[in-house]
Amino acid sequence: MSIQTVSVPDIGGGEAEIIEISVTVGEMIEVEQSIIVLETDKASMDIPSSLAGKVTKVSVSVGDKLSEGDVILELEAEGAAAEPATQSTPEPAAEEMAPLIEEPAEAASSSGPQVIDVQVPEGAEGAEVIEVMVAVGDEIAADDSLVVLETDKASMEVPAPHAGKVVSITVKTGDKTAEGGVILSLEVEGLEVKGAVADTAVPTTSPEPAKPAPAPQAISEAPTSVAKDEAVISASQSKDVYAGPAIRKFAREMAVPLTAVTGTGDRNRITKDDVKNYVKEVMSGKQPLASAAPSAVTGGAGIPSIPPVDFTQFGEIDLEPMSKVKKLTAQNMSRNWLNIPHVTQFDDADITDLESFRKGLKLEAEKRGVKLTPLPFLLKACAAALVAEPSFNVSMHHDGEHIVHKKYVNIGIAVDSPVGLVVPVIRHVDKKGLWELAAEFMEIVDKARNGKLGPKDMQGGCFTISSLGAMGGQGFTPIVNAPEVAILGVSRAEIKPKWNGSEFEPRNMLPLSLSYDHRAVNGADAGRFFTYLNSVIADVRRLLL
Ligand code: CAO
Repeated sequence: MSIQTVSVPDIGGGEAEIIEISVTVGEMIEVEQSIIVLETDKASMDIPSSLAGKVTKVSVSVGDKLSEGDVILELEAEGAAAEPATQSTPEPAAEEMAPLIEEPAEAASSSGPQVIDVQVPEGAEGAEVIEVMVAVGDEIAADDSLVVLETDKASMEVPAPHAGKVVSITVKTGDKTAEGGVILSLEVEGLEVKGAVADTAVPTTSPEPAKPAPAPQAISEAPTSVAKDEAVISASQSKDVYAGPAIRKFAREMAVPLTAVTGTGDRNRITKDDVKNYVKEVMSGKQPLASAAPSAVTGGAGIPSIPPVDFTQFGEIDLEPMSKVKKLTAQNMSRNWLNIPHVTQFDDADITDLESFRKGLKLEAEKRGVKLTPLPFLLKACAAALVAEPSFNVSMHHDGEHIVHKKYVNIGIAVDSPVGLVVPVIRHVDKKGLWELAAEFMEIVDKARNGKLGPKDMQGGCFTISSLGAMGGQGFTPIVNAPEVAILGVSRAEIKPKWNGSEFEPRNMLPLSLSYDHRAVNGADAGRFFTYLNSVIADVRRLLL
């Protein structure tokens, strides 16, 4: 056994950053086993070991910048003759892809706008186009990524050789490239021509024909060779996310854990816009910041996205932009549904006495200028239940290790407004009388329906009531409004026959459904809460006790 070193092979010049160390001290490794992943802004490279043996020292850390010849690790080489430490055999280079460029002969010496063809880089033949990152009409800067190509070993972004405007795109996702095939045409300003280098363009295997190749002339820098398959791996192989090197770098700069980002690109590939959207959602509070490992609170379900459908193939359609509220509701509902393990319990509350009491108050309500629906009674009953069963007046702490107990009783009410579903909150419901609650309820419903609610009106809720009673239905499963842990769904009351011990009696029964977060509330607590709630609804005199 002898101690030998494994160093960075020829990586095509320049430096690359370590984004992953794949081995640890003491580990037995094989020849060709990946030991680190290096990344430039254009390619990820899996650096394989040239020796087999037991790792005795790892000389590098994540974030280090390495160039050819830098020592990565030392190992006790298996079966090696005792000799001084040697540098490992360099692996094939992984070089940045530079596209070939063609230009019409007549434009060769012009300094005005010219249209140039950007070709598939040398050596990238047979790669698949997995993402086209620009569109016709886009103004792009030099080095902007144009397309992502992928072989079974490599994922590579092809950068723009020059700033300009995209005038046509020859390839599309799924195409197989041929060396020299045209990727797109770019209108550029003031180029200087340095002499012919590129071969005649070879069309891709796209069903769409490639542009006929004009007399080719290379412009600006001579192209370098393409990344070698052996040394460059798909970014998706280094982590369980599908994203190219530039996106990974961008995500690291933004401190975004890619595992938390939903990819909307081809085959769920993560695009730059996906990362930006994630940042926007975190900044606006719509999405909790995920750590690299899913936290106890956020779950971290990797749900595949629903593929887009072209509905026009089935008939005529209208496309209506969603209101801001509707978009927010959609995000909140998905987030709550995915993160919260829901349980829903159902029961009918007997509101026969409550309804005759309410009807008896109608005249007085009119005098006071308020409309007395069952809802203010339900607010009062829910507040009493939250006080009696404080296990419901809680939230999960964001660390996933604490429960927050609230010493106030604020209740939200789901209101169907012209712009979508909003949930204004009535504060300190336990401390307010029925008339005060009825007046405040009318006021916030009015504000909600007229778009007058401010952010503060919708914050600080402990519990929500969602009533579809005026509309109908026998029951539904409401979605918990996080960070609250429970919500009461109210359906349409109906006269039902109830057995009173000696005969069936017509009773006015109100169907209720109670959904709760089973991480914070257990079934026994829910049973007690629901029973207590029903008892005060059935006999509102109990609210005085
Ligand atoms: N059963 C039978 N009748 C009911 C009832 C019930 N559960 N709830 C209300 N009613 C009656 C009211 O008493 C009223 O009749 P009267 O005028 O004869 O008294 C009538 O229905 C209309 O009530 P309303 O709609 O004016 O008031 P409300 O207090 O019932 O509801 C509000 C107000 C804002 C909660 C409701 O309009 C609303 O927007 N609900 C939508 C909630 C929603 O979309 N939730 C999301 C569902 S999925 O989570």
